[in-house]
Amino acid sequence: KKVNVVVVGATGAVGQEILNILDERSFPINNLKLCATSRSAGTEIEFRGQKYVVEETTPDSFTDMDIALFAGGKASLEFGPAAVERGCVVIDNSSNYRMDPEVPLVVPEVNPEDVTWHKGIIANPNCSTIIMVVALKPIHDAAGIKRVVVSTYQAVSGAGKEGIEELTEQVKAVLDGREYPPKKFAHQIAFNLIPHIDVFQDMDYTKEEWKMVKETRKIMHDNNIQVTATTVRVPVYRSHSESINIETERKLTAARAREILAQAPGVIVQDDVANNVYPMPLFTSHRDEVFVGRIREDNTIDNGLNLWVVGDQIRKGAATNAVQIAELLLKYDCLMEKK
Ligand code: 2RA
Repeated sequence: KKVNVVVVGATGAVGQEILNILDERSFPINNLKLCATSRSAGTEIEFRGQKYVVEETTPDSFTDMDIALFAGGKASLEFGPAAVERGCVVIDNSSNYRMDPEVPLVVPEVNPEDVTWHKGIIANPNCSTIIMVVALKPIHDAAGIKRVVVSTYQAVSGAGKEGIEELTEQVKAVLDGREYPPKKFAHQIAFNLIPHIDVFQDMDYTKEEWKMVKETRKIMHDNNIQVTATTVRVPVYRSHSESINIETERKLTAARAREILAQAPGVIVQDDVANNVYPMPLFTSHRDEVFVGRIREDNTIDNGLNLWVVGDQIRKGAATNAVQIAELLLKYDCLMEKK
């Protein structure tokens, strides 16, 4: 079966990656439509050897469409309901609907069956949450996770193209002894770390940190999992890294955790310290899997593990996960009836 697909935000980093992944995974497309804001309308994009002209998104962009992949931002607030009214299922990469109890929040390796109860919108989780839960789920199934302490090392591309530019230009400026005042980030990112992603909220945690707490519970269907997070921007172009400390109900040895993770869907274990093998963002980018290494038992408690987890946040953390959700809609045959 081939379906009609519209990509909203097709000209941005995530939109472009969605198109790459639809092509790579041979997603069965009948008609494809590319939409964006009026600013990007008119841009030409090639897909599978054919040229497409990007259109400005309007409510009618969704007429006769089966699946809309929204790359992010406010567009899904403005046009999501119009898409659903026209019988088009929305897969939304923004945070607009993630915590809405009527909206499934899905990571296909963790809770694929949640797509079946959608009411028109399915949310794609935050990038750092996706990367973390792919590694947590097999541990939770095996030993029951009680508590997670996570610190992230997030690449500048998580803040979009301007983040990449700012790192490049600022590194050059610093090396040349020139000033390059921060624009995208709160402070200089070149040769620095910034423990601040998104806005500060309750208890002085950032919104990015609260996303990791709340979204993890929803995806894992377990409101008892305690998560505490510190999210940090690092001068790396692509792939988010995470240091994750896990306390479990039952004992899991490092050796057993390694075996379980090696068999888990979407995970690649790179853990051979004798040969200096562990995941690093330079080598995990442009890959769809989540890489796990430095698997160790916590030396301070009975049932604890430490992991070092790295994944490409634009692919698995956004675009790949969204396309996998679209694949699940076909697998479970849960598109919507056209009105
Ligand atoms: C970041 N998590 O890395 C964000 C992107 N959604 O800034």
